[in-house]
Amino acid sequence: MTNTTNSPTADVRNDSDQLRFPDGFLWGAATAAYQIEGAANEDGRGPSIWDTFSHTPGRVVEGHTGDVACDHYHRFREDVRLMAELGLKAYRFSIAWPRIQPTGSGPVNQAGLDFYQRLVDELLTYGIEPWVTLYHWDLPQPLEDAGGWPARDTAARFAEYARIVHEALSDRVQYWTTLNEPWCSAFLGYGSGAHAPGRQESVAAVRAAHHLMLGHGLAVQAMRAHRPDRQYGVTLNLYAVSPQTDSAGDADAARRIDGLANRFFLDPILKGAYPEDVVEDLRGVTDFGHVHDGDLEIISSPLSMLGINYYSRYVVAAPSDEQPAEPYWRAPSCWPGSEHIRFVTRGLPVTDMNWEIDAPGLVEVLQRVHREYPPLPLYITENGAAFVDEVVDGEVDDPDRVAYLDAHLRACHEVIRSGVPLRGYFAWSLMDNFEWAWGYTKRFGMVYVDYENQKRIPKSSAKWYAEVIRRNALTAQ
Ligand code: IFM
Repeated sequence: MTNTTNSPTADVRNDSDQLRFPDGFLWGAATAAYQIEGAANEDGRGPSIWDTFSHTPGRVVEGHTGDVACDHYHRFREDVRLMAELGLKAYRFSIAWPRIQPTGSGPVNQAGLDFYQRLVDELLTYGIEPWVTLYHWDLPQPLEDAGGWPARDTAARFAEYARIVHEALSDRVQYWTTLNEPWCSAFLGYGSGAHAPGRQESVAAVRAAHHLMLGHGLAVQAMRAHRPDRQYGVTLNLYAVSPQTDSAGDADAARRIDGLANRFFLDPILKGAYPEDVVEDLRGVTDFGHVHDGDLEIISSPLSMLGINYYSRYVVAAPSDEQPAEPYWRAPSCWPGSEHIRFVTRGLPVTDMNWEIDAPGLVEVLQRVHREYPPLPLYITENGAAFVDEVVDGEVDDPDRVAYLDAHLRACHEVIRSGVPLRGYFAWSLMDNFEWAWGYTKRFGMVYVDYENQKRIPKSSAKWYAEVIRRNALTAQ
């Protein structure tokens, strides 16, 4: 690993009424290209798998698409001004591959690159650190037509695209994330089919996971060779995973789900090997013949940081005796080889996604990564919640979101005090946006977007977050 991880605890002062964060803690908010940009057919942008998917009837709630989204492509200056008003120190956004290479390979579409040049310049004008994610799920459709992520060549295409963007922006962009949540791209895109491209093929999902990680490694190598002085990482969506009971069956269920959700990505990327137990769980799905000699060395190329997206905990159990005779796990699943595991709820308060709110799970995840993997600066690259928001007299009061963010930031503070090198936090999301298969029906933003007129209204959570950033501290309880 290239970066050392000096203890951040020295900076954390606990005044009687404040939980202070280390000086220089990177406070940010995150978005993704397809979720906010719109302008789907402008300036030479090609189609992505999400254009195809969202335009396929029945795939996205109410037939919503990202054609217009938050119209950020045209309103980015207004949006950056808003970020500055909130006092954000950093902004994490993704680059739309089909704007840069409309067919996924070959010539560069200069107009697409220019958009991101303008965005980066605008951010820097306000002193906001740009944090680039190269791939947040919008694979150019022609690459899917050629096989998509299950095809090995897609990894090479991704590295080529990364090199193009990096050459254009790395003079001004320090922080580079290759992939956002490869678990979702692989297992929702090719396993359950809930996400684009909507394929339901277990073998393809496992292959996709491997080629996503291979593309990540190749991209890191190419970018680091060009600019060793920049920060490179990947963002994984990690879960706390617990067994429902102390039974051996439930313990095995937890091992399996932790294996597929967390270790299947953490281990190759940070330790250079697939977890043996998960490979064994997947024996009935694939023989891993798609893994070539040398791949794992590439996949485990040294990183400067790790991005973690945290939302909730999975509580799991062994199959129950009452399970149907014709196993429901024959249905397409995002848990290949472990389709029989039951996900149970504990009756905790949930967000509008029906995800249980579990801030202690964030402590567990961060401490676990720090304890079990090589030391690396960590960043929360996403954390946040969807709730039903209403505009009343031109204002949006969202106390549930404030409570969610507050609880999770307390968790962050706790892990920093325990010695974990957590260096920054990005709230998901800056503004309401296209929530994938849920379309615009779920609102994750700290800024409300009125999709009728594209008006932005900072919610009370945005004002609360601005105050946390300004004080670099939470109020002690
Ligand atoms: O909106 C998504 C984001 O694109 C990836 N991480 C989870 C968020 C909420 O579902």
